[in-house]
Amino acid sequence: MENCLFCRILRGEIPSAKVYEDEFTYAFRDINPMAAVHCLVIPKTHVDSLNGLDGLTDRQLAACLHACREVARLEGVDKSGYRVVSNCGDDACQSVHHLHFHVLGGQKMHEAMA
Ligand code: DGP
Repeated sequence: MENCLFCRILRGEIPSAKVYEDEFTYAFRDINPMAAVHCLVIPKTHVDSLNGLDGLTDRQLAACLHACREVARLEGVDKSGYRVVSNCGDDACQSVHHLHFHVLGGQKMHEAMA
């Protein structure tokens, strides 16, 4: 998508701190971290949110969850614990309309974090 922020990050038009990448996904540090570890996992195929899952293959979707686990391992929080969040729509305060999964950890989580 031409003007999608995360598509622009994928194309390298906006710099990002890469944490992980594979055939289907890209992961990078959130610009406004809400926890000691806060990364975003995005599919390389643009869909707006979880509501757009029909635009992904099951393999692409599964890759997102595998990437979340890999990010947690690379960031050293897989054993201590982490949270995966995907905000969908206005009430969830989704601000970037490219499906993404927040991976949060490195500290005790508050109930409503991210
Ligand atoms: P959400 O509110 O769920 O749509 O989360 C969007 C996240 O994207 C938010 O935590 C901040 C992050 N973000 C926004 N713009 C940028 C950017 O240019 N670079 C990076 N690394 N993260 C961004």
